[in-house]
Amino acid sequence: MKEYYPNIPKIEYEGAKSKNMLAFKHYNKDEVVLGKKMSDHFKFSFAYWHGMNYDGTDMFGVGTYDRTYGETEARTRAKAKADAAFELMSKLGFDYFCFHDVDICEPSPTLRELKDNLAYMTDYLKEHMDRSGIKLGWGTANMFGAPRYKHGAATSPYLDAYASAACQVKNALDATIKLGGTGYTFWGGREGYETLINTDMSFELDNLARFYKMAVEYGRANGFKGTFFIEPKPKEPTMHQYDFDAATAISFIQNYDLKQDFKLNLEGNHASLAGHTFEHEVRVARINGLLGSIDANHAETLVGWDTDEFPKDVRSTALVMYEILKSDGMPDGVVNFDSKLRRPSSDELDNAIGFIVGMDTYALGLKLAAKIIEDGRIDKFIEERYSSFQSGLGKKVLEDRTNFEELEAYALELEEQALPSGRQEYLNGIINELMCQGL
Ligand code: XUL
Ligand code: CO
Repeated sequence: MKEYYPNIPKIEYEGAKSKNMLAFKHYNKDEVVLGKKMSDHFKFSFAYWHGMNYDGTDMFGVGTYDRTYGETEARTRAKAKADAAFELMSKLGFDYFCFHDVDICEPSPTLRELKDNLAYMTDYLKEHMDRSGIKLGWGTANMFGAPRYKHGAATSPYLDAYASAACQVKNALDATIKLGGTGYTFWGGREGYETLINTDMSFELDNLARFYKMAVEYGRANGFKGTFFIEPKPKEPTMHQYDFDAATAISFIQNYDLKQDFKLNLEGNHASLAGHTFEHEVRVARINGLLGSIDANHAETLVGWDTDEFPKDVRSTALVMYEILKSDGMPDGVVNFDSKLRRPSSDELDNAIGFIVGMDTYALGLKLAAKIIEDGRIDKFIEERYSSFQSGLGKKVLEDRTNFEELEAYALELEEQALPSGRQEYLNGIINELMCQGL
């Protein structure tokens, strides 16, 4: 088979002292952290769309790198792209990948063409998967790119768009099932509104829930045993998206009784767009038992849009990994690199280096999170902070054995409240201390 990346060798772990830009310095698949191999902690997944399709195009300019894979005929190009994808994933040591229906096949203007092309390319990917052992994390349908979705897909006011979206999800589910995916993601890129003055929000939300229920019904009837994920994002491309953030998506899941089948797929840059940290979003999902999967990218927070950058900030990945460790992992989820190159990063090595540095950043984050947990000072501080609820009247609150009368009587007797410092300066210092002791 043709080699697409002759200048990229199989990427090996060389340790923290290595100066080789084509080597892992921290991600060591077999290294055990808190009783589990790194590869089991992460289930790193390669996002086919940015990894193979993104050519550097942005709102102000055309592409800056070639993603034609040396082919001009559409189907041949789609197959060449798949060959290149599996070569790159194998060289980078990925065990999982994720895709949208349109990512893997040739451009398909009609739904009928898309259905046929997707089925063809699904079989083609299956051969690669069987040969390489690389598995599917989740599948999804792109219901935001085509003009038919200009008013939304499952929240469109128009039946034609709604039915088209159902057709795409049905076929994308078929592909996901055939390829053994453990998840199916809904990112509602156009499920929202541009302006309230032309929108029946209540109608759209009810219709979205009906759509999700039909997807579950179809998936379960056809052998999909995995988890459905909602991926929150507050805006972009639409002015307001209904899956605004984790809390909003959770209330939707609860209101429409979808908890049996749905969890969240959370993304770093989407968190920043919602005005949150990534760890905030993961915490909200964790404490509600709905942490499903993550899309590992980071924002350029000074820019107002989704740059989807490869993660590089160890403190942030540590705080995210801390949440994941506290949640006992994400059984059906992956750490998906929905991350992409910057437009000037046009050298063929840059894509591989982006993944390597991103995976290393997560490995460092995992090690730092494990140190924070093993060190115990932060967890102990939090435990002590709430200790007034462990005895006496505080305990009665937790056991639902008191009332406002008793709390008032207690409060009126207080001469002065016992309110120690929150100590966040000290706690931040602990993280720095653990980080600088070497990971
Ligand atoms: C877009 C985004 C998508 C989803 C899948 O912001 O994150 O790539 O992950 O549709
Ligand atoms: Co994403």
